Amino acid sequence: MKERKNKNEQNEIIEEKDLPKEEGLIIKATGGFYYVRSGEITYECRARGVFRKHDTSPLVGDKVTISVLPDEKGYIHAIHERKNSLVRPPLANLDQLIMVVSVAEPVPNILVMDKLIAVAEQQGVEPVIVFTKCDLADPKPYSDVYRKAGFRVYEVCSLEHKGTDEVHDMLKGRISAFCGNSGAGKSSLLNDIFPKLSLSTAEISKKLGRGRHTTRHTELFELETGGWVADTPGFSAIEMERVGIIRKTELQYCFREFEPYLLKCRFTGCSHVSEKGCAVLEAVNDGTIPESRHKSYCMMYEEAKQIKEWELDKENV
Ligand SMILES: Nc1nc2c(ncn2[C@@H]2O[C@H](COP(=O)(O)OP(=O)(O)OP(=O)(O)O)[C@@H](O)[C@H]2O)c(=O)[nH]1
Ligand SMILES: [Mg+2]
Ligand SMILES: [Zn+2]
Repeated sequence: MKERKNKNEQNEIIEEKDLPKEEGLIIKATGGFYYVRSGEITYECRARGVFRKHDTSPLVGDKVTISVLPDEKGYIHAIHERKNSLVRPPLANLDQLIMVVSVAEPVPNILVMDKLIAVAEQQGVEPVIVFTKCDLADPKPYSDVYRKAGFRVYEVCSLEHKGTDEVHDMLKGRISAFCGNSGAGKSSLLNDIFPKLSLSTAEISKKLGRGRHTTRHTELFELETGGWVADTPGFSAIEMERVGIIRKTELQYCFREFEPYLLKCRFTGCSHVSEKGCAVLEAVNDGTIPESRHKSYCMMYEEAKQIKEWELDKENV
């Protein structure tokens, strides 16, 4: 094993176990470095090889113990137990995942939205939906569906500072992450709520000219009102094909509006796709469950049928 020489402030070589330790929060990960906030200091840290051996790597949002080296550097010594974690966006310990969805350009991709929501539900992260660019199109056809399904829904126009105060309030005291398509307006919304952040944003046409994303890495920002919020790089629909795998038997529990009906189907083990006497389908037919949500469920169910057990084991979900 490669010998690691640790030096203290006086440049004396000291043993790893004797290095001072701190606890902190990973707020950013880029170029192999993890930035760990502990009190007022942000330490630039590397992860120890031991994580790779165990097939885990630290995530933004992880609470960690670090060994402190001089010059506000250090390395991550231990990752504390996670409350939850997401593959995309790669984050741990979230209270809520905010889907930022533009109602104009780019237009909403319902299946992708419903996948993200389902994965958040599975991980116990509260999904919240924010429709942006409401100056360009009416959000109502979309917001009605998600309100009816039981989600908190916001409608904003960041450029005109409309509806954004409500989003601000909803972030208070919580750990949240913004996610959604590239160009949906995540950074614009954050800038409107917290002008001090002055994150870069770009027009979609310019994005195409020089690559997809304006935001390049996931970063947690501390809020003056308490709590943290992450901006994340947007994704394209193709990247969203796999946001995490949900077993077909578990999928029904990731659609919260199905819950009142799950025990009322005629057959046990009902897949809620096309069976006779299915209480979920009845609720879809009488308009209680939004049709588009059920359609997403069916598509995800079909996909889940194709998943091999070894893939599920590999992804550890
Ligand atoms: N008309 C209108 N345009 C908006 C609104 N919000 C954002 N935009 C525009 O949408 C474009 C993309 O916004 P960004 O904030 O960079 O989008 P993003 O989601 O952060 O994109 P990535 O960082 O690539 O993931 C910019 O040109 C913004 O000015 C809005 O409420 N109305
Ligand atoms: Mg951005
Ligand atoms: Zn059923």
